[in-house]
Amino acid sequence: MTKQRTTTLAHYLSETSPTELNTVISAITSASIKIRALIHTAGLTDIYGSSQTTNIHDEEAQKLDLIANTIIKETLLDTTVVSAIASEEEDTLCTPSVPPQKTRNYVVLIDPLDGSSNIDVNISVGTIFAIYDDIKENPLSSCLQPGRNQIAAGYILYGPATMLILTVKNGVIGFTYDPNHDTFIVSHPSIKIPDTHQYYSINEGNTYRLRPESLNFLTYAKSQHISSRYVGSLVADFHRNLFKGGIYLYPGLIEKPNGKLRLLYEGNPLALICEQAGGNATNGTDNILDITPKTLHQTTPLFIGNTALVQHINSRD
Ligand code: FBP
Repeated sequence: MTKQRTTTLAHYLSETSPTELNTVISAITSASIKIRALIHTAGLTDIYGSSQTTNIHDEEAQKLDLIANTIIKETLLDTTVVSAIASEEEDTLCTPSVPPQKTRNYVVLIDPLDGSSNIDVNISVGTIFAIYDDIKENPLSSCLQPGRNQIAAGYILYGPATMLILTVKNGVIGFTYDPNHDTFIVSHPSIKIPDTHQYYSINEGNTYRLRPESLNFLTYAKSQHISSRYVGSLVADFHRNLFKGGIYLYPGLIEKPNGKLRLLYEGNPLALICEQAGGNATNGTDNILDITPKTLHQTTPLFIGNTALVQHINSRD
């Protein structure tokens, strides 16, 4: 009879995090449990499909993108320890009507539902988050800190199982949602990216728009018989490569040198998890975590995974 794991997220956070941070992470995960329930029955409740609106990236927002955004935003603003939220689905910062009074407050940067193009076709999607200290200047400057200043980062993957992958900057830990107890339970106590280069994940449909260094890397990966896997949900592709070893690439394109992915709520949180798990992430030259952001929704080329593979990209520039 296999031994049932029992350490809950609440227990883990009470052991590792200040109360206020515990409150913020618990708010994000309780919101994710509501989002999970909606995703699981989306086909029965007419919440698939486009919202007929576009976000600041000029991308069509899916209904579930906006629903997830609202659930997370409201849950976080209710905590009274969050002074600002930056979201992929919000043009500007969301701030509470009453500024938080606690000694320690946070700002949260979030991609409410990553992998939008996969929502309607029942493929894994996820929620990605980054948490910083509120540095008390103004909420925007608290959000525009380099990724290395993150206090915590994580994602929830809505896949066959719903998993939370989290770092509070002492390694990476994985939790699995247990619907019988309606809570996240530790399932992967210490996640390290294996030193096996099994997969590369890139949209090869962009091949004719790639710059030479990315094309060279593809040639190298194929010469090493590294397998290609691309789901089209960053969070799912990153998750596979984190557990199996590999690299996810969304390079700058000839006509879009800064790529597609957002530095603040896609690049930085995954880069921190990857580094804490023994991997690495760059924009092709600089470590993602050392970039000082200029704007909330700036994009960046992203190469993330095994250090050796990522450094292979850097060395080709
Ligand atoms: P959003 O879904 O949050 O906008 O994220 C961007 C994303 O969908 C990633 O999840 C994915 O890896 C990538 O874009 C897919 O882009 P493309 O369709 O150009 O390959």
